[in-house]
Amino acid sequence: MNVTAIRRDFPILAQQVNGHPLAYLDNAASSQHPLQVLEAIQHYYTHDHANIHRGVHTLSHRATDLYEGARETVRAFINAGSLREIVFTRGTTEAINLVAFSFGQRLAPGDEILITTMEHHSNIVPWQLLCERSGAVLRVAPINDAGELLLDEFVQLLGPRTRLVSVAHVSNALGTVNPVKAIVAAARARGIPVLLDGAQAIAHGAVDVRELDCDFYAFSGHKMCGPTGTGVLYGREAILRDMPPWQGGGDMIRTVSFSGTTYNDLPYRLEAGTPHIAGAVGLAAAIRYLTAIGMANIAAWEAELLAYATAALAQIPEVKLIGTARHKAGLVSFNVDGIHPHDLGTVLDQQGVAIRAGHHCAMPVMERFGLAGTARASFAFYNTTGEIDQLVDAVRVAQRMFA
Ligand code: C6P
Repeated sequence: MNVTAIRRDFPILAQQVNGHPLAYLDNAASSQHPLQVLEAIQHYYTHDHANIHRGVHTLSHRATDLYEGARETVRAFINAGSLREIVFTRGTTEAINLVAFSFGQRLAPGDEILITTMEHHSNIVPWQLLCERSGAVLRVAPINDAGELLLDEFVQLLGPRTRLVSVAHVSNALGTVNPVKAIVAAARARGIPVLLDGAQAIAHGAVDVRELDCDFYAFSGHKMCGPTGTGVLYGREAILRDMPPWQGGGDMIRTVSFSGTTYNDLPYRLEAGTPHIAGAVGLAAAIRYLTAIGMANIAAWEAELLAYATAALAQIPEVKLIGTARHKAGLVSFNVDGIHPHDLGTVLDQQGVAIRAGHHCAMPVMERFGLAGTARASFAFYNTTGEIDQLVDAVRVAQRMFA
């Protein structure tokens, strides 16, 4: 993989920040956009924009074709069996809320939803709200000190009242890659559907929803070089078919009358209102870009970056890694003795290094480790070992400042 050539597609990376070359290591929060994505969006707005599914005129047809073409690009990317299984959303958060509001309508008091300690707030709070609405109960499977799911305990929590399992494919706070195939197999053996939160997985290796055999898969465009405000809920057709609408408005209806309204087919029934058309166009361009590089090549390079960063940070005795799972994605969450993560993040920024510091919207994980927060460096395929050297040098600068 030619990272130097790839970086030419990302002008934003070639800038100085606070007098230093930018080392953008905050990709788990949001990744950057190649020119190909920016150009696709600009071309859409310059030539093709109109509202979709409604118009009789040429621009509306073009916009509809681009939007529905993007749906096909997403379908192929995750190997879903049908376009009816691809619901566009504003992001992972909205995709999970969609399931909570729609699928969740069938939950009764005493039913259970099973998640894990390492979930992002987006995969906790929608279930807490659903429990408040329905009287269902949220169960939480524990993790070990390395940040790995305790699979046996997870399986023991699958009970006769479990109605849904919802688990991160990859933890944003720890980098843990969960054993999602074993999780799905255990749940499906008991007839329990599984939602995988793919926000931190989708851009970092091939995702095949049929191979995973999951029932739902949620992800965000902005973590895979696409625009913010875009995302996808994959849902197995047999489940989506029975799910009631969750938002009402245009596009999701077939007929509206004061004597009764009928609803559209999948996936439109779950997509109310004018969507982010340009966003879908940009997301499709991002998928084409990632696919051209190759998801296997991306996974291999990011594994090298992870190994390099882990070894480099291990040279500093005061650095403590949080999240040392055997199977990890390309991010390092860490603390430095005597330096608050926010102070560390600020000093790193002064050295041109962009990381995230804090609880990473995963406060229960922080509580599990007894921490207020961590510093987190997260990698994308366009990152270099040189940027990791810059990170490590900046950590040493911070240590001297706080000594
Ligand atoms: N995590 C991070 O810095 P949205 O905001 O809808 O695009 O994604 C929410 C979300 C859901 N699940 C996981 C595992 C995530 O990591 C995220 C977003 C970012 O870690 C921003 S908080």
